[in-house]
Amino acid sequence: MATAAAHMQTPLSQLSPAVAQWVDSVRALTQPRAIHWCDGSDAEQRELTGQLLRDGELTALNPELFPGCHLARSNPSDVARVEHLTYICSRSKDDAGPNNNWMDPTQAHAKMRDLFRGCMRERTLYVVPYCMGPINSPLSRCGVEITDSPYVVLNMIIMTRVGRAALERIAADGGKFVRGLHSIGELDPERRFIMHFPEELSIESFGSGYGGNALLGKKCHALRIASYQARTEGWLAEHMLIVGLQNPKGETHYVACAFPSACGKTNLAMLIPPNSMPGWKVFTVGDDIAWLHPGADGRLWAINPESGYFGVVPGTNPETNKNAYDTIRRDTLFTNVALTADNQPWWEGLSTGKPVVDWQGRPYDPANGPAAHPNSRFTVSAKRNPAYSPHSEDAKGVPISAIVFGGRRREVAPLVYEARDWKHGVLVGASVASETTAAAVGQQGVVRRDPMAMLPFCGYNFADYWQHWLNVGAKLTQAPRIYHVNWFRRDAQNKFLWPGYGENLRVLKWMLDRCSGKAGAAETAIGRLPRPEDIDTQGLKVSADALKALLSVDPTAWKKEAADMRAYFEKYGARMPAQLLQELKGIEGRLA
Ligand code: OXD
Ligand code: MN
Repeated sequence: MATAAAHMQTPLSQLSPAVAQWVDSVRALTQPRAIHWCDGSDAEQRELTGQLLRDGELTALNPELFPGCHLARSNPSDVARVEHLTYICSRSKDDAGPNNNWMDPTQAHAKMRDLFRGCMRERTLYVVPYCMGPINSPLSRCGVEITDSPYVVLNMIIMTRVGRAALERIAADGGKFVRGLHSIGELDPERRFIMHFPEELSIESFGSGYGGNALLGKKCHALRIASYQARTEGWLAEHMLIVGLQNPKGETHYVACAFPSACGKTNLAMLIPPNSMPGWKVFTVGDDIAWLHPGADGRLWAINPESGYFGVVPGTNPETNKNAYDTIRRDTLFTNVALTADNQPWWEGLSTGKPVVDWQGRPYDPANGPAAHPNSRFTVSAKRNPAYSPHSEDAKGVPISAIVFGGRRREVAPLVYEARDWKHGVLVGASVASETTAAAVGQQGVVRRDPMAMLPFCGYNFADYWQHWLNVGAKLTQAPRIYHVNWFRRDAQNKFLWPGYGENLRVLKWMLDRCSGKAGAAETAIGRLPRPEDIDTQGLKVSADALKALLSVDPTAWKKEAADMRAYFEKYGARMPAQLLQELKGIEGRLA
């Protein structure tokens, strides 16, 4: 019966005329030798994996210790996002803003057409229909990625909800979907562009197979295009994890945190409470992206548009992130890690095992640098996470009690502070600064402004985006409180002052206690800071001096910081929201 019913189902290619027409036009341009419509099934995953194994593009890992796990090695010139080759192609340059590279859409389409012409001649064209967010949620949005990379398809099947249901949703929506066209081309860095056309809800990506450049549901759709779409529809698409914190009384509050790439979002989303905080439980809703919608009740509700994690591997171990460590022991796709003699994946930060083959497949030689690439990644289903929240699938999302911004800064920013209100909180988010990491090509460890951790991901002018944040806040009668954290402060000897990881729960607890009026704070020029006695320090191994340093505001450093913020905002000229400049003036006044 089931088989007969399956035979009677409409073929995927006939479900949405809008998708079928687009696929036809791409077929004419790229000239593939075959077309494959993806249904996201286990059988399809097995088949694609088998094919990549036969072609030598995947290596099976030790089947006893890492069942169902594989390793992919990318081209050594294609290991991270390429921000300098990523463009927002809005009709007006000012709409893209000083925060984006811009190209005229007509010129960009012409350039990309030349690259895509005939590029799939010896290849199969895969049509990947996907839904970002729970399939039955009104907050979710759909897209279709066309790609010539089976590795990309495998990743998309893990990271998004791929298949028939997405196409049915697109058809029911009258054919509205985000169009993402991708080809790995020749993986030539000279012929590599990641173009976004927010006004057309479309993406064109050529010449890279790396996650953020190639899995178009993730950064390209769920952040750059969705941030634009969210502005027109009255919501926010953010580079945030979503975590549920259950206190010993059994009450759960959800917190959304925006930190730049490779600054610990996955670790915080999967945090394990320290032994000295019995009764606390932590549940992961998402580790990278949150779509935030004002609800009819005046609260802010969040869904995670993704269904998997594309996480940074190095540093993952049972002490730093036991949940991630356990998650990636089966059915995981590793990219650019090293191998041990018995074919286990290996990376820097593991205290066991020894690398014998490096991420490029060469015999390991420390003279060549790290064994695993610093931006090596795991792709794995979110459902494998022992802390996976069952509310991740809730169609209405989860209500957010607090929003946290943060950066990686060895100095200036204290461990935590609270914004006075939403408007001040938007300024706090807009002035986030952080040291650059290996997640993007370029120099590492340089402090740059990374507002709301969205510098590489906002699909339009930041000034308009901050105004949109202010507008969304004005609609909320029960707005989340807004915080800033910095887990990365160092002392004069360059040692971290704060232990981080599980201990970060103490800081989150202070925030939740603030939300319920239970915790104290001291007013400072930059916002409200806990006094040392406001933080639960039972069982914490941090000296009183270190805690004092972590919870202090240096007026000289902050005057410099405020001047730097002002100089940064000046780049946005007349579009800069007056309310934010007013907030900044308030801080300058209090520091004077
Ligand atoms: C990511 C990133 O891959 O932010 O999540 O680069
Ligand atoms: Mn990210």
